[in-house]
Amino acid sequence: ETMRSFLKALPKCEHHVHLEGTLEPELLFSLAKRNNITLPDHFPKSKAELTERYNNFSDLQDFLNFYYIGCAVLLSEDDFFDLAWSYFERVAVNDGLAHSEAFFDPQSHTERGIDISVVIKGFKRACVKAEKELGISTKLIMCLLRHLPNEHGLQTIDQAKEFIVNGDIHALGLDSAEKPFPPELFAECYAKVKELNPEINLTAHGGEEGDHTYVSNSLDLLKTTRVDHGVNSVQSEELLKRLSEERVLLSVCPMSNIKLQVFQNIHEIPLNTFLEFDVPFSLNSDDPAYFGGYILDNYVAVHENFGFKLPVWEKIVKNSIHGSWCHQERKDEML
Ligand code: ES4
Ligand code: ZN
Repeated sequence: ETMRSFLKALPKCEHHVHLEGTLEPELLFSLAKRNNITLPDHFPKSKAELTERYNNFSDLQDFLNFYYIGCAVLLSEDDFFDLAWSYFERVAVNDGLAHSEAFFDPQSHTERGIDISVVIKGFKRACVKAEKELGISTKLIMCLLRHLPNEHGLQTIDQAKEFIVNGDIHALGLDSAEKPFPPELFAECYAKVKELNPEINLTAHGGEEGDHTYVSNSLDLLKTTRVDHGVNSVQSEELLKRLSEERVLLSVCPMSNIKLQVFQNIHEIPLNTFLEFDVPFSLNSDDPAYFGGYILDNYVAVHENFGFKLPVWEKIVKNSIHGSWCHQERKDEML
């Protein structure tokens, strides 16, 4: 308990949370009702049954099948606002979060006929309110779904153009089923977004299911300056040295890795190797409503399994702040 309060007080930054992955079973069922959405026959009928099913994902795809059903209850701008606001409020109050860079998946909504501006305006409104009323800083990262073709990504970029140009979309990411969809398939999308706004930041999921080449190819071919998960980087010593030299941050998600069976135990996650090679990483929740823990739970789980001493926690927190995509003045406030 004293450890939890120590970890809560740290100025934590989250770089890897999918807003759609913060959809708690309770909100899922209430939005389904409010929006007259019929859930599939096989879908668990109660909150307790659903939570139990969430405890037994066999792999990434098994989880994604539930995640996309969950997305389907979101229709109106208020639905997107309510979802993001409940996440921001929760982590600001319960977890001591200072800064949140949050992903969203527009294609999981536009595929269902929802206008992209409905999605972005709802999320953006929650960001503005969170900055004003909760004192946290926020950024939105638009992700493309890698199981859909490059052309669909290009269409999405075109639909999101005004928000890419005006900076409401602060960065581009790439998520969903990793294999067999290597980063190079989306090089054109990444180049297009950078052309629309040269200031935009770039990241991509890689090295969760895919091997270390998914990480290096994200850097080389998509020009990302961060990699999400990236745990399979340990397969290449050359890559570890590069990540350290170029200060590429890996957004590691400990509880997610366990729930999706990337590792069987938290202590198998290669945090000690990253520390040894001085590879910067942050600790994140990924899809907290599905994986049973928000950011502070992830910090606690790491502490319980690694027993890091104060200097290591200081290093993790400082690397997380330095690797954040906010102004230097905001970083100085957090440091
Ligand atoms: C995701 Cl854990 C994970 N990996 C890839 N894509 C995702 N979308 C939501 N969560
Ligand atoms: Zn993720």
